Amino acid sequence: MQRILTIQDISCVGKCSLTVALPIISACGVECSVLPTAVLSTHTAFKGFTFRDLTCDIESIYKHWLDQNIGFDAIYTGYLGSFEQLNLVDSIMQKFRTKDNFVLIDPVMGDNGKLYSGFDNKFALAMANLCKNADIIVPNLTEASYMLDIPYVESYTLDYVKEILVKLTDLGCKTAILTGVSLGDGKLGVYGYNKAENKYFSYFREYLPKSFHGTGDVFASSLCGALSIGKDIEKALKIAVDFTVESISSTLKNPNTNWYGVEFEKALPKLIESIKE
Ligand code: PXL
Repeated sequence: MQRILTIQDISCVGKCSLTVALPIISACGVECSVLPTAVLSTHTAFKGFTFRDLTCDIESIYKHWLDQNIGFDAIYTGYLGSFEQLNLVDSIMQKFRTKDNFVLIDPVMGDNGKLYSGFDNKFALAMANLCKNADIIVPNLTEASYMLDIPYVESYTLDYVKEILVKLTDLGCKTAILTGVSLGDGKLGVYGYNKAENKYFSYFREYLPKSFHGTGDVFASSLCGALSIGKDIEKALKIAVDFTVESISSTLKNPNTNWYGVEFEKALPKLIESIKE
């Protein structure tokens, strides 16, 4: 069985990070090992959340894994809360990288042109530095703009998207995938670029009227799961985007849904079906 190591926080309530990654990666038929970076009572869009930093445990945890010869088929990082954590994750990537596994970085930092509470421009540049050693990165346009230190724009052309993708791979990663791309034609999707092959690819679905917290984690977890069972990048993107859209549609059907996350659980049966295809 394939084994993914995911490194991100536990937001106890909020349907994001590890509470999303674990069930989704398991549903892909892949073992999900975790390295929790912090425990928060909720994600940071709630007021007054608690935050227990676990940075000081990270090194002893990964050293134990090294002692025990534990390895991973993929390393997937999400929300990381400090410069020190970025450095530790860099060490983990170097120590656990093999010629067969891959590293996927979701540089979770913001959305809609703004950074989440606790992040600043300097952190975004440090995250860009971490991304140089990744195989695949999956920023949204906000995160990409901060990492490239360029202004965030609300409307853009396809040429602009392609230019951003090239600049992202110039950071050093092999493939960059921009999420939440909308070219003003009523569709929303992802656009990717593989530098070595000089190849662009994309997948779009209908634009849904509402955006929800945690959908980036739903997307990245299913993408990582699909890639680790051997789907090629274009197939894996389709699986992940369709699953994210299905999670949002299920949520929109429920008038009493929580404001803080999507009902991805209802879409898991379809995810399981789609990875069999
Ligand atoms: O969904 C991304 C995410 C993960 N973890 C924490 C967050 C967020 C987004 O706000 O606050 C703690």
